[in-house]
Order: sequence, then structure tokens, then C-alpha cells
Amino acid sequence: MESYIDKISFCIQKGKIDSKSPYPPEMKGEPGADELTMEALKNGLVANDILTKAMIPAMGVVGELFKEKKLFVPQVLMSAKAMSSAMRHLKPYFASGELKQKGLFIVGTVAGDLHDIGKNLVSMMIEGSGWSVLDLGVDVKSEQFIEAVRDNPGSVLGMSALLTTTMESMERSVKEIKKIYPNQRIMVGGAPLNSDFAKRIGADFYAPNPQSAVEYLGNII
Ligand code: B1M
Repeated sequence: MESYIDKISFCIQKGKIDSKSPYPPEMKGEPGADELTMEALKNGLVANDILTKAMIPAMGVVGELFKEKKLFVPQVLMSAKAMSSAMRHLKPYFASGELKQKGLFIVGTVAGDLHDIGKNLVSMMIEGSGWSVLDLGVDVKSEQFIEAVRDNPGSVLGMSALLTTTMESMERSVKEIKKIYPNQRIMVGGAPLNSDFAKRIGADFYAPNPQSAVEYLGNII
């Protein structure tokens, strides 16, 4: 069982998506994160263990190697693709079976930011806890957030930012939305943020991880 965790982690670190993927050349023909995740689940591995023991730490390793300039953007992108292909298989395991009647959660990665793995993970967990999710994607401008909020009164809005530079666009968006809709609930998350930052920009809640995002939503209904 443990070896599935190691293998999935290795595939994500190497950017090995599936057996058809020619990258990396030294792993040609071998199963990738996609097949190994399916197999691990079939063999009884717990979805949450695959996520927290293999997938998230693997992206952490990729991030460190990228920072040390031992990996470059195209390789990081392959790792992100391998992670996303594996994540698809986890989704049904996080579904609670509850009707999606708790409310609507609108989510997007802020303007200038293309990172979507964390946002997708948060969306998946929130959907699994019985909320409907409207995913606006990445590089979402203030006007797009405002339009979605206008069209969906009573919703909760979530914003993700992974870059220190795009924390500024998050601040701008939160302030612009709150100016028009002061009662709109806004939750923010992403690796470079903290609760002081969230408070300073006027967001209602900082979620360091998907579990705390689900808890926050659970507490407000
Ligand atoms: Co980028 N990147 N990247 N990157 N990338 C980081 C973020 C970086 C820390 C890497 C590093 O230097 N060590 C660094 C940012 C430095 C900084 O600003 N302080 C960085 C950089 C510099 C860049 C570029 C500028 C590189 C370049 O072009 N020279 C560029 C920017 C592009 C852009 O956005 N405009 C860039 C590009 C990319 C790729 C496209 C190659 C790829 C993204 C692919 C994709 O997302 N589809 C990528 C990746 C994969 C990373 C790292 C390696 C991994 C991010 C990730 O997916 N982590 C990242 C390094 C790292 O984080 N260690 C890095 C896994 C994910 C599950 O965690 O996203 O933190 P995370 O989400 C967590 C929590 O933060 C939280 O829950 C999640 C689960 O626990 N969370 C929320 C997130 N959003 C939330 C929202 C919520 C609640 C919780 O409520 C709404």
C-alpha cells in the first residue's frame, strides 16, 4: 500500500501523467499518476491519504526544486498536469452524497494568477460537502467577480492567490466588491496569504486549507 503513495508522489514530481504520455522520456510506457491513483483507490487506499501523503507533498517538493532552479516552468507544468489528472479520480470520494442545497460558492483565482490546483482542490471539497460551485477559473478580474456576485445574491465568494504580486489584485477585487456589496461574504486562500492580510484587505475569512474552508461554510449556514 505504502508503495502506491511513493509511486504517485514520484510521478507527480517527475511530471508523468499517464502511460501514453511521452514525458519524461526515461519513463515512457510506464503507468503515470493517473493510472496509479485509479489502481490505488481500487486496492483500497483512502482518497484523503493519497491527497495528503502523496499529491500535496509532491507539489511541495516540485516548488522547492523550482525555487532552487533545479526545475523550470515546463517541468513544473507537467507536474501540475500529472497532479490534476490524478485529482479527477479523487473527486467522487469526497462527495458526501448530500443534495447541493446548502448554498452557492463562487470561486476564482485572482487577476494575473494562473495557479489553479489549490482552487480546484478547495472547489472539490466544498462541492463534496453539499454546496453548488460556480468556478470562474483563473485570472479572474474584479468585474467578473462583481458580475457573478450580482447574479447570485446570497452566495459566498472564494478567491485564491499564489503569487505575492497577485495578492495586490486580490486586495483590489475584495475592496471593489465590498464597496458595492458590503455584506458579500468573501473567503480568501493561497500559500502566500495569512489571516492578518485577509483582515487588512477586508475579507471575511482566511482559509489556510480546504478543510478550514469547508468548516467556515458549515458554520455560516
Ligand atoms: Co508557480 N509559483 N509560477 N507555477 N508554482 C509558485 C506559487 C512559487 C511559490 C514557486 C517557487 O518559487 N517556489 C512561486 C511564487 C513566488 C511568490 O510569488 N512568492 C511561483 C512562480 C514565481 C511562478 C511564475 C511567476 C514562474 C515564472 O513564470 N517565472 C509563474 C506565474 C504564472 C502566473 O500565475 N501568472 C508560475 C507558473 C506556474 C505553472 C503554470 C508552471 C504551475 C501552475 C499550474 C496550475 O496551477 N495549473 C505552477 C506551480 C504548479 C507552482 C507550485 C510549484 C505548486 C503550486 C501548487 O499547485 N501547489 C508553487 C510552489 C509551491 O506552492 N510549493 C508555485 C499545490 C496546491 C495543492 O497548493 O496552491 O498552495 P496551493 O493550495 C493550497 C492552499 O494554499 C489552500 O488550499 C490548497 C490545499 O491545501 N488554498 C486555498 C489555495 N487556494 C485557496 C482558496 C481558498 C482556501 C484555501 O478559499 C477560496
